[in-house]
Amino acid sequence: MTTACVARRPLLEPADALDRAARRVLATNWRRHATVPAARLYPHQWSWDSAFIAIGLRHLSPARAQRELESLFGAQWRDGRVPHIVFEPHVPADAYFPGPSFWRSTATPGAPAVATSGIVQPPAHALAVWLTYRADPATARARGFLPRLYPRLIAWHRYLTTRRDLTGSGLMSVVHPWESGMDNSPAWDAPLSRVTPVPPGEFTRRDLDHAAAAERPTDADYGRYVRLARDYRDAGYADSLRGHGFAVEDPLCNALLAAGEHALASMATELGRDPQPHRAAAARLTDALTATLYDPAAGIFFPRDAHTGGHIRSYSVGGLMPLIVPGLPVAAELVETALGDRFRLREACPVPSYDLSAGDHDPSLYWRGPGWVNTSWLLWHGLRLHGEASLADDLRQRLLGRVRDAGFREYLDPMTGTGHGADEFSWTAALVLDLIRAP
Ligand code: 2M8
Repeated sequence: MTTACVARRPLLEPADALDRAARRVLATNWRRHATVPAARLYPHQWSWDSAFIAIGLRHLSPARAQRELESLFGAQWRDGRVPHIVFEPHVPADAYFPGPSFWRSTATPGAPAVATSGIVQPPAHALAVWLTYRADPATARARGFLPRLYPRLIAWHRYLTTRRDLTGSGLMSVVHPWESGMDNSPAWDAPLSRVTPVPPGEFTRRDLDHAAAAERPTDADYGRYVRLARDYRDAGYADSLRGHGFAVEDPLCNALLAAGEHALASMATELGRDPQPHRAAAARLTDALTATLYDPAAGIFFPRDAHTGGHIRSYSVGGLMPLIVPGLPVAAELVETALGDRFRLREACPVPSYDLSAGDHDPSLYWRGPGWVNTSWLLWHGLRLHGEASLADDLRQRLLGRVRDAGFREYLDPMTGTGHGADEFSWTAALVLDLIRAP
């Protein structure tokens, strides 16, 4: 199938220059036991970044991919939460805001000795652990990888499905836009508008030292991010619907949880344990996700505001992400939506983070329009899972072409391919390595 925006190119061989360049990015961004997302803008370990990075690293060094995930789970809290940032002790305290002195994790009961944030990120980890294991079971067995990670993943999912089920719907809530991974998505505008921003004079942003303001969240958004994080910290990181100024049931996170339970079932079988509880959890999550967040008339999943109980009718790529769930009953409808005017799957690449047809779509502003390689990789994975091999391969080839042209950028204009945000961005490089090697 030809595409309107990028001509089909021959498949890249592993020895290709793009492959070598991707390896270089991951080598440069490796720090002792984990990979930073980008050397200057994000100089610590990030949670879901490490999951995507491991998915690529497993092809280069299975042991290093395993360490990437082990080091993240080494910073797991006693209540099971996996923090969204694990701070690099050697990086200057003011290199990133908010840093360790803001989160005060080491003064919080149940937090690990290493400094971390107190919020979480989308649970892509069970999927990443399983794919990493599968890349080299012998090395994984010799290192005791699964026996170490499996109980930690169970504790992680238990935290999300119990303490983060704030409405009793069976779905987890994110309690901060940073937890969604799609920080300034237009989907969060309405619930966030109820949060009073901390005045800009009370904190110093560091992101603008390394990225253009026009491509980053606004100061008002940051003021609200700081307010929510500060309130959570001051409440001892306790979870209750009343305690959270922002609480949203997000399709992306819940889809990753459901897909993760399928991965846990495979791990259980491998370890000689009973996979049934994981299959049952996956079925419960899939039912709750579909019953609560799917809108049949719109053909997409919408987030639900846990405070109002209403859908947030914003067409974000997160609403397509349940395609990664095996056996999803509305997979064909999601593919139709992806092919339609809002996402233009056959032309736009990477897949736009937000509705191309919306008046406030901005192709260069972070999670308000640009395409990202991680969500595109997830969609590719979902297309393959649901028998859409030709659409998947077409997307794969165009993604590789885009990165070859723009470099390993953080996000790209989905129609022109112009790169934006950080350069030498780790998950872009890692997922390119995976896409190149896709069977
Ligand atoms: C972005 O988020 C961080 C806060 O967590 C930031 O803007 O400083 C997001 O794109 C997030 O999804 C990503 O994990 C993180 C690091 O790449 O950067």
